[in-house]
Amino acid sequence: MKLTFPSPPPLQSIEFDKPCIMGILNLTPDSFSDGGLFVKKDNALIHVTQMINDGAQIIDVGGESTRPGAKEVSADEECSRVIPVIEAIREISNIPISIDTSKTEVMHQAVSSGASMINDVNALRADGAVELTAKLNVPVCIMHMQGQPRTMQHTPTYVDVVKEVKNFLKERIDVCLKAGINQNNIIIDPGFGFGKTLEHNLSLFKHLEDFENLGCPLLVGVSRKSMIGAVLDKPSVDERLNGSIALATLAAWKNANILRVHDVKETAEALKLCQAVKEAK
Ligand code: 7PJ
Repeated sequence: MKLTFPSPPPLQSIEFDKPCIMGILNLTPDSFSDGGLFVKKDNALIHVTQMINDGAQIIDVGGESTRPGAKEVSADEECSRVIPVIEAIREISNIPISIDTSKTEVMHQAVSSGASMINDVNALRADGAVELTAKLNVPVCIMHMQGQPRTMQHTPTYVDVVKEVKNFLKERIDVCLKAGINQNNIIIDPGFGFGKTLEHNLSLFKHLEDFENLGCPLLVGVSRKSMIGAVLDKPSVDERLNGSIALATLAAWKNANILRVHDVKETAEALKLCQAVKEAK
């Protein structure tokens, strides 16, 4: 499996012979895990440069907080946060940029400004999002979420979480294919922490290999998330580095293709070791 990014020229591609790192750039003033530290453009560029040097192969730019209970922002507000930064990254690097948004308008503007991939926690369920993605012909990550960010952690309910998440992703893959999205452009994600209890998250993680037969690259985002805080009793996100690395390593061992992380350098070292063991005789 391989991902091809049409923009910017020259064509960029990522082979999935080993897992790759997507570095997170949060541009929300209320983002929980870096406290809005990277709101200013210059800081954002310094952080991106560091992540690239540390081994990130994709930069995921987001201007809308999806933390439980976060309030919604308008498309204009979201664009004003992400577009100038996407343009600025493009001036210094041709690294694939992913736009983390659920809004069709933001997807459109971001890709027009140099983003090369769409990352949608809402799995392209907004009006026009599937059609737009087909037209733009860029890779897209579709993620499972039960409910909506504001209320999703109130009462997550499943009979069989693995089966239900898998069925949802299967249905969304079908919708994407019917709308003309290229099969090679679809990435799937079980959506850790999105409408899931600790038990649900752990069960999904344990059965990560079950998602392989959907035939799409698998993205895993667990970096600094509350499941780590719950198991390790670390209420503060800046105490979750060790836990994040442990889960990233396990995900890589279980054949995840893309790891969405805050701590690129530490993750890259863990992945190198994981890969060395995998390749041993
Ligand atoms: C995810 C994401 C995730 C994908 C966020 C956070 C919350 N996109 N965007 N998967 N999480 N594809 O980083 O804690 O798990 S925002």
